[in-house]
Amino acid sequence: MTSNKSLLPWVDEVASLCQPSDVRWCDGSESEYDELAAMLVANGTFTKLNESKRPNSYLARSDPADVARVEERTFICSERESDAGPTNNWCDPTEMKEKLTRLYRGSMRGRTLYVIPYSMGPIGSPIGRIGVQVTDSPYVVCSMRIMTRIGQAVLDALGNGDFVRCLHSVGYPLADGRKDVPWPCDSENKHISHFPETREVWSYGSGYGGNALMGKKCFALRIASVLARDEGWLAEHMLIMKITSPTGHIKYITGAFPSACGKTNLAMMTPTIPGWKIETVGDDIAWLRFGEDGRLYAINPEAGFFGVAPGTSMANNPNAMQAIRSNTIFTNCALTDDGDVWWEGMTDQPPEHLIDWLGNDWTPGCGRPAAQPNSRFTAPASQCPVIASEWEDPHGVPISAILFGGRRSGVVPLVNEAPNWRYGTFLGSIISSEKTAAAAGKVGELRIDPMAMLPFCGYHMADYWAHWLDMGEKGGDKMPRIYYVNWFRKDANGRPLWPGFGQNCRVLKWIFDRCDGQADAQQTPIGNLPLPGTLDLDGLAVAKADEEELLRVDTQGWLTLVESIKQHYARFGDRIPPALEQELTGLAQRLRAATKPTKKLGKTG
Ligand code: OXD
Ligand code: MN
Repeated sequence: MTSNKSLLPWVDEVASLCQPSDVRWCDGSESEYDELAAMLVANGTFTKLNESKRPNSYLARSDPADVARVEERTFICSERESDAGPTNNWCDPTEMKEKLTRLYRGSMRGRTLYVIPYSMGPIGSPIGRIGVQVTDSPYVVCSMRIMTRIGQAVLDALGNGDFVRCLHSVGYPLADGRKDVPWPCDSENKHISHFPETREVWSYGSGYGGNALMGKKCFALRIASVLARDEGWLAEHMLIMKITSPTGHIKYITGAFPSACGKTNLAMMTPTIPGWKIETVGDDIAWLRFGEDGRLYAINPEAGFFGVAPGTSMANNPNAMQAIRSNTIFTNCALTDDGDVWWEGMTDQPPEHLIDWLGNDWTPGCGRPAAQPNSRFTAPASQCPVIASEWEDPHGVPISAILFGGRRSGVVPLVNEAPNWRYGTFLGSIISSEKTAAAAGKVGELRIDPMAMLPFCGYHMADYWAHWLDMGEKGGDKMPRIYYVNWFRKDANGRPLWPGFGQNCRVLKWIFDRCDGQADAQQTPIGNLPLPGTLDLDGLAVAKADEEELLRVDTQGWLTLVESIKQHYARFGDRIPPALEQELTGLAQRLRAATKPTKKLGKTG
């Protein structure tokens, strides 16, 4: 099984604290998955979907109090409070462990403790890492088998090496005759706690997504960002895509966008310009390291997609729809009368009758959403028809460009190129987005979400920016170019100016060509924008005035933004890297001088 000297004692220690009735080491096999899925069906957690419509797939309905990540219950328990920084909830690690130890005591009574050895990244990849999650949730085991690589092969690769310890309990012991429920949780006492110095995660009370599938946000972002800082690499909330031009040239780019801003759609898009091809390497997380040639190489540490279901359709993401045709776990979607799933936006016309995510009858026009807005699909990445052949290359793929983006109805133009890494890091530090349903909280509010890492950076955000700047110093002119994009700009009447989805390839083509010195740009106070007429809009019905508006530098809007960035930076006090302060001052000066005409740049400028 395992010769690892610290793994067995740790599992024993957890078992004596949580007091499960049984301990089971997961081998990751199909038969194990089938057995657990059958158990979940018997328990009412899973509904098996119609085999002829959605083979080997299940629908789970969560407790209505457990439907999203809970940022206010997420903690970075670094030894020093100042290392967590102002954007994280901090708690003293000893205090947190004492508190959670009380909650964990006996929390698995009447349940099985599952041990899930898992690899983030292809097993044995020099960029990958190993974690072990112990959990009392078979739903989590099934999901982790899709989202990561689990089982004996991971233990073999681990040998006696280090691993990230992830302790998870839903906090619903079956003691003293208490009956089980389909979605056990302890919603009043949720805690998602990270201990960066000891590389541990302790999660209690929730069975949902990023709170419970600990390979994802907890390890691959919060703990990994700390490892990356210490070891000189980057762990980022980024998709990875492969772009092939009509002449067969290939580039890989990554993109950081806040949760539910369309990363999955972008990563799998069907380009509308003839001859261009887009393939997916990853849709949510990228680990980037310098290769021997000095360039940054990225792997997707995950093995599956945990995508937001509402809005996904054959019209806007056929590749995702194909990827979820079988072997998929759906959570909080609606159930059709013929045993399939449905969600808002899947078809133009909703079915005449559904069972909604709460298990109630639903008919169109009843005023309630049929699927929970953060309902999800969990599907193997290998099922995506446009998965890139190199998506499991242990050495990763070389990155030419990094996108930053968010959902902004105004101010931020369609695309803006940073002339250098330092300004690109600055742009990353100020990206903002209108809030979505991926996290609990008010939808629509604007929040600054630096590098789309606000909920995921495991240490002080200003130190994280310093680390980015440092990486730029090390990588020099081999670093990827950085772009700030916005697919969501609207006109004064609230009409979207850009169609998005497959049409975004027009922006990607400009970026691709810029990386090769083959597309014109104009220098503006905020960065390099496409020179009017250089975006390939052939065959696309975008009015000239709309194109101008999409690329307009809203000087007043940016000056207002500068003021809010000053406030945003003020939160970080003197830990803000001086280089970013200088970039902010430079931006403000250029904006104030913005009445001067713009300067045309050549193809390589
Ligand atoms: C996600 C998220 O689930 O960012 O990917 O919330
Ligand atoms: Mn995400």
